[in-house]
Amino acid sequence: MANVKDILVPDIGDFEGVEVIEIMVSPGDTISVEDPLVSLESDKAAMEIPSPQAGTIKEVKVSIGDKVSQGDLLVTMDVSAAAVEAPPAAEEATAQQPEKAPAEPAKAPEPAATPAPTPAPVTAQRPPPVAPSPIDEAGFRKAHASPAVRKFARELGADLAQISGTGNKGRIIKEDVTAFVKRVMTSAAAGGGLGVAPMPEIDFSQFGEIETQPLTKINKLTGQFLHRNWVTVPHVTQFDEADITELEAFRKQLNEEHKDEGARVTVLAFLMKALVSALKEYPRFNSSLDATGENLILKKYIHIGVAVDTPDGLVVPVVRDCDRKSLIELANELIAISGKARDRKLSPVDMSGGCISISSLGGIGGTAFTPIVNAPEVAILGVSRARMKPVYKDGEFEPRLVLPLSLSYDHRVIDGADGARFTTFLSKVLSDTRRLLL
Ligand code: CAO
Repeated sequence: MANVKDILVPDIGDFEGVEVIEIMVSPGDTISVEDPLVSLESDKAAMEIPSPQAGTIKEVKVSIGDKVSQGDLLVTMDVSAAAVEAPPAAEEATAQQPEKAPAEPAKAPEPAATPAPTPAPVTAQRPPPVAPSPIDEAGFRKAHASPAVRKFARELGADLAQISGTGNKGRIIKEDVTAFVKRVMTSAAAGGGLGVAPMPEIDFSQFGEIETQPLTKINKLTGQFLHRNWVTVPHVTQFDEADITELEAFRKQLNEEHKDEGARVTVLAFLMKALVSALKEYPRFNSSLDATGENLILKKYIHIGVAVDTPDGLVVPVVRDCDRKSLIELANELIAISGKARDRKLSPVDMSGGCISISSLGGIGGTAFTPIVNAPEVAILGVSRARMKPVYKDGEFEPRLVLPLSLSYDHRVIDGADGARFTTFLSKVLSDTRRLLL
C-alpha cells in the first residue's frame, strides 16, 4: 500500500527564497536515501538537497527558478516497502551522481574557509577562478550543471559557459568538463595555459578558393615539440660570423683527396668538429635542466642532433660520440643519417640523446635566423649561407668567405655573456682550423 510523504526543504540556515537551479528527479524515479533531489543556489553558494528517505517520486512540486525556503514542499514520495524495493533510478542519474550528501538534515552553507558539513555545499563560495583565462561568471552561473560538476569545474578552472553538455537535456556532466580540459591542454593552437585567447575558427573559403591539406604525422609531432619549446624556454639568439675562407679551401682539398672513396665533406662536418671543441670549453652548453628545474645535468658525452629537411617534415637525427670521430667519419655519418631520414627509416632511438643541435640552412640561403632550442637541450646552432664579403684587414678590404652563425640558447641556463663567448670561440675555431686539433 502506498505511503506517500511530503519531502520539504530542510534547514538551510539563514537562507530565504533560494532559487531552484536544477531538479534531479522526475515522477516515477526510485531513489535511495541521500540521492540529490534538487539544487538550490543563493547569491553565495550552491547546494544539493539530498533525499531523507528512499522511495518513488510521486510528484515534483517545484520548478526551476522557483524561490524556496525551509519547510517548502519539494516533492511527494511513496516510501512504502514496495516503492523502496523498485529498481534503481535512471542510469544517467546514477552515472552522473555527484558527491553524496550526508543524510542528516540540511544546514546552511558556510564560508569556503570552513566548509559546512551538511548538506555538502557542493560549490564553495565562489573561490577565485584558477583558470588561465577568467571565467565568465554570469555564463558559469547560468550553465546547466549540477553543483558537483560546478565544483569540479571550479577546481580545474574550467569555464562552464564554454562547455556544451552531453547529459540529459544538454546538462553538463563531469565527462564534459574533463573532455574540455583535455582539449584545452592538448590544443596546440588554443594557447591553453598561457592566458591568451584561442585562435578563432575561420572559414577561409569566404575569402577565396582554398585547398585543405592534412598535416603529416611528423608535422604534427614537430609542431607540438616546437610549440612547447617556444613557450617554455626563454630564448635568446646570439648572432656572429666566422671567416671560413681557409676552411673552405681545406674542405675542397679534402674532398679532392678523398674523391675516390666517395667522401663528401660539407661545412656541416666542420661545424660539428667546432661544436665538440666549444662544448669542451663551455660544458654548460652540454647540459639539461632536470625535471624539477632545480639541477643542471652536465653530460660527459657529446651527441649532436642535426636538423634534416625531409618531404614529410623536419626531423633531428643524432650523431653519437662526435668527440671520438674524425672529420671524415662525421661527414660520412651525416650522409648516412640524412639519407635514412629522407627514406623515413629513422627510429626513435636515432633521434634521442642529443646534447646540442645544428640547424643548417646554408645549402639553401638566408643571412640569419632564430632557431628554436630543441629542449631539453639548452642550445642550438643555426647556420646560414656563407658569402664572400669585403673584410677590413691590415688596412685594406679583402674578399673573405663569411659564415653567419645564429646561436639560440636557454637563458635560464646560459647567460648572455657566455652566449657571446661561445659564438666567439666557434668563430675563432672555424676561422683557423688548426684550433680544431687543440
Ligand atoms: N654556406 C654555403 N654553402 C653551404 C653551406 C653554407 N653554410 N652549407 C652547405 N652548403 C653547400 C654544401 O657545401 C653543398 O655544396 P656542394 O654541393 O657544392 O658541396 C650544398 O650547399 C648542399 O649542401 P647539403 O645541404 O646537401 O649538405 P649539408 O651537409 O650542408 O646539410 C643537411 C645536410 C641534412 C643538414 C641539409 O641537407 C638539410 O636538410 N638542411 C635543412 C635543415 C633544416 O631544415 N633546418 C631548419 C630547421 S628549423 O625549421
